[in-house]
Amino acid sequence: MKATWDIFCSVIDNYGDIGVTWRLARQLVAEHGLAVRLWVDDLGAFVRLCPQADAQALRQIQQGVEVCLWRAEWQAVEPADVVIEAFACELPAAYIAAMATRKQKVLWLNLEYLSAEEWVEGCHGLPSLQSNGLSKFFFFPGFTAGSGGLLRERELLQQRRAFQADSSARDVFLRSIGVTPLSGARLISLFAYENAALASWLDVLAADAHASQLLVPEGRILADLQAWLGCTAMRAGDVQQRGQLHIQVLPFIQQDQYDRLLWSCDFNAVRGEDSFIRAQWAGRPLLWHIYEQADNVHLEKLDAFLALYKEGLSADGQRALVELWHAWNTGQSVKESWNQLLQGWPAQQAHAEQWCLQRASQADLAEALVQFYLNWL
Ligand code: TRH
Repeated sequence: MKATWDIFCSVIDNYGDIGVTWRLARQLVAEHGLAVRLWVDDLGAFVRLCPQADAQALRQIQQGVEVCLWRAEWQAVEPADVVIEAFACELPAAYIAAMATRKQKVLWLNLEYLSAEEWVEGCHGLPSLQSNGLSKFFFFPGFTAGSGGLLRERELLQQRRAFQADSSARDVFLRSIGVTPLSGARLISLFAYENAALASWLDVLAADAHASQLLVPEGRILADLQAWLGCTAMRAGDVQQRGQLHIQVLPFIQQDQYDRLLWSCDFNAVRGEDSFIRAQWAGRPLLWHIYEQADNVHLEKLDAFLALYKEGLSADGQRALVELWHAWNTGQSVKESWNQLLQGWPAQQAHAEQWCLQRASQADLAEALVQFYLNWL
């Protein structure tokens, strides 16, 4: 009998919560042969990532995953062998009660947000005894061997390498999303939150001797882009040129296509959690817009990641990287740090690939979860 897994996802905002859980659910089915139910409280967000899904269905099978609407009025179901509450979402009380009385024991996991902070290793896998006698285990994704690892599909890097080695595959893909690659231009993707630093980056790209082609999926950064361009209501497919900078707005595409977009670009600006990891698997230099938290807690997380990521770069390369990421995340001008980064470009490129290979030598998150369950049994 297949082990059964329930993953609970409460969509707070944006696409990270559903993006991570949908990716994990698919991987557990496809690579580990598990029976997975994904409980989502906002099917609208899910449909954005999986456009063929039904936004009204209480239950539906998508890519082998049973996707269930998590309604406020909970209808009793038999709990699964493994229960994942993603990002500390609160499980229905009746479901927790059913977990406690289930004949076979249930592994209860809280899948935490990604962080590179040192304390993560010490907390990863720790149990916390609940009032009903069940233990809940904290599962931390992360970048180091003592963490739960990162989501990475088994064939991902092979597919990425084959794609990047084949320039016609790249052209075909780009054309399929309405992009005509400009010969010789630096190709950049931009996925970010509202960002006061954007104008300085666009200024420097427009004034550069080298042409850039900037691809911007529809989303929260558009208002800043429009303000810089001096135009309104930009939509997918719209194109603008300023100096050496060619800008195109893209539709929001499916996760697999978004991977191909990242693989196609020379540089990727990403945000949040999932796109940030996907850009690392692309093996190309990147810029992270971290999700903002109260009291600037996010800046500590940013520095914790930078401390790991910058290792192996020259002192100049490290400085350019750190200054660029700091400026981008604090709304300061990126002009100087971007130019510095360009000066050491080949080293940044080699470093991005090297970082990717190092992370890929660790067990991926889905594999680590399955192993955790087997050890617990
Ligand atoms: O949408 P996000 O900002 O999500 C954030 C973070 O997860 C953050 O940690 C969390 O606290 C907050 O949500 C609530 O960024 P993220 O994590 O990159 O998720 C975006 C998802 O959308 C990711 O799975 C990639 C996907 N995507 C597409 O499928 N198509 C696209 O065109 C684009 C731009 C993204």
